[in-house]
Amino acid sequence: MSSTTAYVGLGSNLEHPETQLRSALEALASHPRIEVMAKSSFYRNPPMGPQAQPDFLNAVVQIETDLGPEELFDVLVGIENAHGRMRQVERWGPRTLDLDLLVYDEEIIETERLTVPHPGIPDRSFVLKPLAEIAPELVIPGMGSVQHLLEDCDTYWMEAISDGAG
Ligand code: A4P
Ligand code: MG
Repeated sequence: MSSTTAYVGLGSNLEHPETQLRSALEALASHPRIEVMAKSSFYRNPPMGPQAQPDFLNAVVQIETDLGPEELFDVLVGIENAHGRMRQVERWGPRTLDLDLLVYDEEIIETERLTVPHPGIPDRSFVLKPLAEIAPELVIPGMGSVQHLLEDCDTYWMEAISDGAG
């Protein structure tokens, strides 16, 4: 298959976040058209946005897939829904599982439902830190290198809690 490298961000702060992330990783790995190439550690960190919610656990995976970006996004939404994700009114509220399509090859995508690279990457150490762990050399289209972006980002509170690879 002609495959593309993509990066997916995982986040959870409800219903045993570690279990949610592990189960999401299994769902990705067991998809017939997705191969998980690298997994970051899991990072515990305080919520961005409303503070009256539990800490998050975040991670990033590198995958290879022959799915197009829209098809891949459908798979991610399907996995979120299978993990009891309820969409709420409150922006940036708590969630059992959030899967963001961070990067899809070198593509720049602007559609109604999909913006890739994910526009939040430069401001989010909970994305950049795990990304730097598995893809330090990655250059994000239109944004620059992960290393460089990380230098401009606060990461003092990032705590890796497990190797994620288990
Ligand atoms: N969307 C567009 N592009 C993308 C993309 N590349 N990947 C659209 C994923 N989704 C994309 O997403 C909202 C809309 O974004 C969707 O309609 C989708 O088509 P959502 O998952 O339904 O809602 P959301 O996640 O609540 O909204 P939003 O604004 O995407 O939030 P984020 O950016 O996902 O942030 N704090 C910590 N520490 N760790 C976190 O992981 N996450 C959030 C949510 C807030 N605070 C956090 C964390
Ligand atoms: Mg989201």
